Amino acid sequence: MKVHIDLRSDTVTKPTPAMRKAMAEAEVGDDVYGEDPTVNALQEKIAQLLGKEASLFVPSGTMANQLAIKSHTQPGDEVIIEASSHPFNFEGGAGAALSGVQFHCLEGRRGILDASQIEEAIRPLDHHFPVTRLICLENTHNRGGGAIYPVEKIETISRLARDRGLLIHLDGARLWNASAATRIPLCEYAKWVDSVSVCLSKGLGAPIGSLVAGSKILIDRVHRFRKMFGGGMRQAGIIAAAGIYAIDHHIERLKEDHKNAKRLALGLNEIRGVSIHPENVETNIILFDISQTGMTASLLTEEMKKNGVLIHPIGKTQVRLVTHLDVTEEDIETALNLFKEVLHRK
Ligand code: TLP
Repeated sequence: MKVHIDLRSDTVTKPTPAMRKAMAEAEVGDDVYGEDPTVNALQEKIAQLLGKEASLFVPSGTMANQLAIKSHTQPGDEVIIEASSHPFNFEGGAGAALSGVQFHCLEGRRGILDASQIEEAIRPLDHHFPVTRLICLENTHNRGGGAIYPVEKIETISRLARDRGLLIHLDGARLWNASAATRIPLCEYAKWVDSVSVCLSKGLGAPIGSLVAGSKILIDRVHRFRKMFGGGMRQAGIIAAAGIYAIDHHIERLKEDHKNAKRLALGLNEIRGVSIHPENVETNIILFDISQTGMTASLLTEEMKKNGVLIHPIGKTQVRLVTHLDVTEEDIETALNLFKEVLHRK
């Protein structure tokens, strides 16, 4: 039987037949006129889930983050952010290009920052310095290996931000996974921040779409900039329907992805030369290192691909794997057997 297991990202999922049916049957209208009932329903649903006054549907997680940054800042402002975060590393330099902000990067532990680090990084009021305006957090943290931001840490950072007149944006592309793993409701994470972005196109398995949530005043600004960035969509109910379906049917099952990720990590831990911390696998992302096998991550990627397993090299000897809707328990066992075979063939 031909193997096809795609562990590169949870963005690779394809809409299920039931999701496609929901999309085909969606009522639509012109969303630039605010007349798409399905988009409006999705925006209300997300605002409610996150405990915010409003939310806006946008094409991607990148646009969601960048709209939030644009809406919170002025050119020349400084944004405190973790060094391996998504907005700093993987959004094409958009913070500088679109908002004219400067990032002040801090090294986190698996992507997680302490309030004390942030406090030290806040610039004093002096004409020499940029104005510190915004703090960006990421939950779960992608390059932190799907690490969950402890809600108490977010609370402490939030209290500091309020004291010092700073705003907080939370990149919650995978906030669903954090909430599914901890059973802490999404709104309990969101209540400590001024804006939060969530993605429908990752663990939830929708094909397209993200949302930014916050106060009505903020979302009105986000709306204006969405137009400016070219993100106004027309009969977007077709894709919003996939999002509504995903929220109604795919949140509960995220626990399966987490279980599969753990199983994969434990299995990899048994392979000689693989360096991994299975205890760090809290959600659906697995990071490991193969320097002790003498193989490079790109060679492993090539060899696994020949066997029908797609993986994501993120360094010379580091690999990222992500479990999702289209990866079964059986796929995990198949992938583990192939990893064993390929890593020990030399
Ligand atoms: N992440 C993608 C790649 O860009 C790396 C992935 O495969 O994980 N925030 C976070 C935390 C993300 O992980 C991503 C996508 C985004 C934002 C951006 O979302 P999109 O791809 O919809 O622009």
